[in-house]
Amino acid sequence: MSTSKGTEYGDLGTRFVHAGNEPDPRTGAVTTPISLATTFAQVAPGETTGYEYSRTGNPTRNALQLSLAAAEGAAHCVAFASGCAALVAILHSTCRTGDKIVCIDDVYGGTQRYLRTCVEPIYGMKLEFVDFKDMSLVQKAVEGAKLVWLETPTNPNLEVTDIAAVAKVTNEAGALLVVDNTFLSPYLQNPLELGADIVAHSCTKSIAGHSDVVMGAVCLNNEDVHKQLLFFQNTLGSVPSPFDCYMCQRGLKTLHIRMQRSNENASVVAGFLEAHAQVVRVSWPGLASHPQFEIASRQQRGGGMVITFWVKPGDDGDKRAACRRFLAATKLFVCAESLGAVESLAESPSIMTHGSVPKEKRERLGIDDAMVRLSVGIESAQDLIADLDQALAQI
Ligand code: P1T
Repeated sequence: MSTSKGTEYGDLGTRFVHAGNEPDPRTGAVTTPISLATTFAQVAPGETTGYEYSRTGNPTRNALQLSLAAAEGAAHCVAFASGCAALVAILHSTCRTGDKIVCIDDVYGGTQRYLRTCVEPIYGMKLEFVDFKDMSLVQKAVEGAKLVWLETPTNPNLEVTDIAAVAKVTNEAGALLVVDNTFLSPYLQNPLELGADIVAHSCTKSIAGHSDVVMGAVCLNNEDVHKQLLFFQNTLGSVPSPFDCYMCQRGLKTLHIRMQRSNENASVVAGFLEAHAQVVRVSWPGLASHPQFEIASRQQRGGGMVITFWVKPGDDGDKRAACRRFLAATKLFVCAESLGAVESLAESPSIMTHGSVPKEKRERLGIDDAMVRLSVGIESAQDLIADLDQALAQI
């Protein structure tokens, strides 16, 4: 249960394979055993081996937490049953009634739903959604804030925010900066190195990477918040199962290889879409045409696997119908929510992932019915392009 930033293992790929994966001292097993026991024998009442009850601590979960902490170069990681559960635990661990939370306005639909429908009306915290493209608005908003929640690139517009610049004003205001790093994974971006206090992940996406695990994680160096997170992990009970922890640790071991391929594929796909007559606009942080390309080039090690684009409606001008025709026509790109896995996915944010965002807010953010979000997998880039080409022809 020691803590480790993982740097002793070397580069990221080496850390992903080795950190938290010591051979089992009892049997020599080279992969972490799945420890299913819910309770652990005590040497004498109150005298434990380090484990007492599996919600409180589990050997497979602890091994994964060490791996994920090392992946983000953090001292600590606390794993949760989902990315949403990680969000809840972060807010419980850092904020109280009356505290002010500042959140980027273009944010995952589930995050804004929890903040808008629970955090403000039920828990009585003050909430301010801000356009982080305007740093003067951010600077003003963080005054008196307790927590700042940033997603970069954002879901679904893929807007990029300068993490170091936000960390500076957040720090000066005495608030904590959380960066949701789900869209890039620890392979392409490490927010703690850029001054963030807390990194949140939906491990459901690229970290586990195979569309078969729902999980969340929080990586950080702050000792006090770490203690609070462990308290709420145990008290709220939103823990991932040992099997899922094993699967997630297994996924992490190939994260660098998968992300290299997805990122390369995304670069080819984004270029293809940008040149296509049936496409109005493409947002991908690796494209020179992206409005924050310069910031992305500085703080990211690739554009990522998600591409957002807007289809040109057919002669009837019906955006939703055009988007539906496109999504019905793809054969390799599966019409489904989520992202970051080996297989490519396509979705309509306005109907699917961001359907819970109020309509007027969606419109303000450009999440209209012509928007399509792709998650580019590790298949052959040529096959992916051929699939998109034939589907675009059917709009
Ligand atoms: O699904 P869950 O593991 O609870 O993670 C929530 C979450 C948190 N943060 C970001 C940036 C996310 O994208 C998500 C989940 N997003 C999707 C399911 C999606 O398709 O966008």
